[in-house]
Amino acid sequence: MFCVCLQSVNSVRFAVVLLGIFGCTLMLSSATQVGLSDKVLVFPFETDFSFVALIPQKEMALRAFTLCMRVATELPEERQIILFAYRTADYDELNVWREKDGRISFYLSGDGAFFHLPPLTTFRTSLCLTWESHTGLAAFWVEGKRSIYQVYKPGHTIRPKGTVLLGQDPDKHLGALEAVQSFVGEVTDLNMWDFVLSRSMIQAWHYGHKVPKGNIFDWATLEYELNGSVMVVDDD
Ligand SMILES: *[C@@H]1O[C@H](CO)[C@@H](O)[C@H](O)[C@H]1NC(C)=O
Ligand SMILES: [Ca+2]
Repeated sequence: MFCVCLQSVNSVRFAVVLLGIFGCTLMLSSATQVGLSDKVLVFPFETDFSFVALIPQKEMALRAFTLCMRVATELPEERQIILFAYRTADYDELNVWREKDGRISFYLSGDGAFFHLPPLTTFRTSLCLTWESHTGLAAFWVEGKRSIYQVYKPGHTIRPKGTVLLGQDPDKHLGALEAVQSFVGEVTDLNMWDFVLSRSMIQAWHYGHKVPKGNIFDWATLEYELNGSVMVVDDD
């Protein structure tokens, strides 16, 4: 058997596996796309198959991070919603949720940290999360305003070589997706840094001013793969 991998131009790459001699099967056609400047991801309805996989610019062995996104949803208040899922084979490394009781939470493999924040609505909320291993200081930032600090998992390191998904919570690596936890709504301007941004930087990002490009995810140059019914739409 011979395998040939072809890469096409135009920022969309197709991996095509051709098998010779004993037959011919088209095995994979997952396309990586690049860049979402002035675009919004629309997750139009509840599914257990729609998601966007984000490809990080560097390995996610993290002892600090800032994760920011603008998010809108009309899902009912009492419903769990996965907002960001980074999973390695055995652990939910960094999952951000809206809980059934309306709190916003995040989990670094194990029990979570829970915050009372203004509710997510049909209008965009600018939401950031910062965490730093040395002190364990963790906070959410809504519209540039910081929650209280909680001390969460000091000394912990997030493990590398996992997969980041928007839209679904995988209970195993890239599988066991549940519609009742899926995200329905819009996400845009997701950025992630491997350090804690200062208050002034987070506020600058909130107001759409120039900030240092996310060195893990930068919305403008983001590499991503769509699955299912997710739409990429002009941000009008
Ligand atoms: C990707 O979406 C398709 C439907 O478009 C679905 O059949 C498939 O199961 C999804 N993949 C995963 C890994 O859920
Ligand atoms: Ca789950």
